[in-house]
Amino acid sequence: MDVITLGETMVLLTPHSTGLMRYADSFSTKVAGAESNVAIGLARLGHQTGWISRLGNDEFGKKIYAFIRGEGVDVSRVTFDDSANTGLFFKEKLACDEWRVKYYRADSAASRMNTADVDELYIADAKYLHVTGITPALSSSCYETALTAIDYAKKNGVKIVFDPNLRRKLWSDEEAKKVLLELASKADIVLPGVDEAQFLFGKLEVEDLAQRFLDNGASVVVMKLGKDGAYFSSKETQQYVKGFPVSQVVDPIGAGDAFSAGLLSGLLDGKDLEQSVSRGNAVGAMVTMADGDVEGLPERDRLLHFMNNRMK
Ligand code: CKP
Ligand code: MG
Repeated sequence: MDVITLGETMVLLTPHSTGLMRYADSFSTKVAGAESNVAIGLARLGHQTGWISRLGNDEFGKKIYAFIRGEGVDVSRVTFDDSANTGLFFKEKLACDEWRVKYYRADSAASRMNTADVDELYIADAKYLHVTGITPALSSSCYETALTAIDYAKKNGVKIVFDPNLRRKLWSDEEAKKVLLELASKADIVLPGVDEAQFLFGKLEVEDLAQRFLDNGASVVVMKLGKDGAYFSSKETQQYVKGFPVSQVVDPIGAGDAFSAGLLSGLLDGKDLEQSVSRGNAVGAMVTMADGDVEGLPERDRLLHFMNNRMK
């Protein structure tokens, strides 16, 4: 396995119409979750990925399982729970550049993940473990599960990639800050958005924010700067890497996960940090041009074509 990840995936309902959802009378149903988005993005680029989770033993759980399996992600560590539902969320497009997300995920099957759901040998076999700050926000057993996965990775020399993915609807600011800093301190690579970094360390400049993550224990930090690209920093090297122009942002949600998939794909291919960050920028840009979290994730030939064309 190249990358193992763990977390909650939900069915995503999006009204076909723009505006307040109370007026919507038809919806699309898609599959979305930060961690499975990363696993799918990497699989589409030819890497071996595995996703650990729990689903409700219901129609939506079965839909998610079949979808992610169909994308070529290993789902052998996914279990079905008879006593809890699969989570749902809605993505309302209020105006052409304004989206709102509403979760129906409290006490979902995934929120009942526990340390028995992670298998040390499965993680030990991977090159990277990907964890986001959503998982520990779901419940205390999910927090313990994320920590256990990280411990197994550390013990077995598997690199840990952490995306803070701050979700203020899921927990208090105080708790989020404490736990996100704790998990970031255990990671090799941290992938915050600039807003998330400012939430954790205050309104500092990009370079100073990156330095705070290094001081907090990370070896590499890559800060996502939206359309401006990203900035990476390690003890040895620091650099801004330009983003790719996008013709029209159709849906920005899922871009951060796409970025993670692109970056990890570059690293797995033996590219240096600058090239890997650039690949992350490209995959992130491509995803914003399609509706849904994973629908715009490119296959390798499309990605290379996009990068070559837009770099000219
Ligand atoms: O940070 P991103 O916009 O890339 O993440 C989006 C995902 O897992 C979305 O799919 C949703 O299901 C979630 O983040 C979440 O739990 O908020
Ligand atoms: Mg994100």
